[in-house]
Amino acid sequence: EDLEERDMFYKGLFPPNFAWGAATSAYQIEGGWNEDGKGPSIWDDYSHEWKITKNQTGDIACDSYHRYKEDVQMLKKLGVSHYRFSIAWSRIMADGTLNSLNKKGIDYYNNLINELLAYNIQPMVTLYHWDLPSALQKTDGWKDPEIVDKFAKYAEVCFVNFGDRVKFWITINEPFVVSWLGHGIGIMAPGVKEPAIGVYNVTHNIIKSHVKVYHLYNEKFRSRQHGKVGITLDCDWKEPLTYDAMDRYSAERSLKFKLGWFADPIFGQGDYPAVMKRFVARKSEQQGYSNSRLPEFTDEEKKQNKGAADFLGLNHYTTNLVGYKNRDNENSSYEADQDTVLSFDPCWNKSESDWLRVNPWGIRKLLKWIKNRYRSPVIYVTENGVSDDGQMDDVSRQRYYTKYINEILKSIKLDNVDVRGYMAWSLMDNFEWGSGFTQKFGLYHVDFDIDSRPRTPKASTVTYSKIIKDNGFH
Ligand code: GBH
Repeated sequence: EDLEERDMFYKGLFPPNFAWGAATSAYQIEGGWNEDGKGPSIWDDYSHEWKITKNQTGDIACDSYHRYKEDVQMLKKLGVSHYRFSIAWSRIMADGTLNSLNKKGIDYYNNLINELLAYNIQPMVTLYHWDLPSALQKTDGWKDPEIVDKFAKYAEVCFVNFGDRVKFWITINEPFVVSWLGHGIGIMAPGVKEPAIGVYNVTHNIIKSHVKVYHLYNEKFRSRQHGKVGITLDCDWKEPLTYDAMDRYSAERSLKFKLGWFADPIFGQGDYPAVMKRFVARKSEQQGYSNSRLPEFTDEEKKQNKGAADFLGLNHYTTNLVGYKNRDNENSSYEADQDTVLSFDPCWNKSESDWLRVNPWGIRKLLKWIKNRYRSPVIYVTENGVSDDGQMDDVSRQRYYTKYINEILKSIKLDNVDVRGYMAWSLMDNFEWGSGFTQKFGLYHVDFDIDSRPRTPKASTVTYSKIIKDNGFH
């Protein structure tokens, strides 16, 4: 396809009942970190060890623990049909187990859900957006295979208490971040640095946890609650650096290592991508390991994995250029296993985040790739957005949303991709993990210097509301 068609604006409408929403996560907005019986999470611990820019923490954040009614009013003004938020595990089970069930924490989410429904906004609930109860980290958290049963017990508490009203469940947000950033290079909580082995074991346990919860829902809740259970994966588009075959294979391999690592077991054939098995096995052997560092699923597990989701949640922000690079001589790691090197096209506009450059057509290519590889799964874009330094007239965000949403419309209309909804990241400025409050993703501005955390609409709220109201672009 030529450049002109690719860059053209597409006029048209989204399917009726397309889900329009905005997204947040518990640690990034709630605050109330030790209130009403909430136990600490690994993000409380991590920020209290002053590992965040300017020593910031999420202790108060947007104070949504006390101000959720304001959040619902903001959603109402935007005109969204859905709100994606997450539950803080340690707010409803202080030590992560049934021994510490916390009624006040459960009340909080009941109140939020009821408030949303009163305004006809459907909750889309993430069970795990990175804030593991600290008590579970003491027994190795996601590295311990017993996490699978613990996560299922927690999920069951959520289904029992909220499932009469919540019809969209996302088990885990961006497991890649938990595995690679949390347990590989350790730049996110819990800050573990095991880039060669731990990282693969964590993913193994995460996939099993998701799969167990999917089957639990089927067996005990689906017939009464009639909801959908999915998982949210993050992936950038991977564009070959050049048309050289080695670069093209590398870009494809990079997608399989990043998205396929999780998506192949669940949405594909029940197992890790073949190329990943081959590469990790070969490197492991060279490095003198007696087994591949990539764990194996049993045949029974593969059967359980396959098809264990009602939809794929996709978080997408940016594109990388991918080139081939032999990395046999590096220390063994998930990154060196891939024999790739990533970069940006200098033409792509920058944002406030080093990892995020603007390239709207990347999302269309990625959606098409997903459609082809996984036989047209149901997809919800569960996050998409851009950072700036916080101006009210957020021109770059207005452009970003308009262009990326237009590319998604092309995916639906021209490529027949089954995208059912779009959640903007984020409803409001919030705690941006390692970067604290320095990078702003919000449709609403939040003043973190004032106790009442006042929220003010930015110009992008007008842009996004209009797209929602028109259900596309006239
Ligand atoms: C999403 O991740 C998260 O789900 C959401 O909570 C977050 O607020 C949002 O993005 C915006 O960042 O520390 O510089 O090495 C998107 C994928 C993976 C992108 C982690 C940033 C860390 C880059 N993110 N990555 S860095």
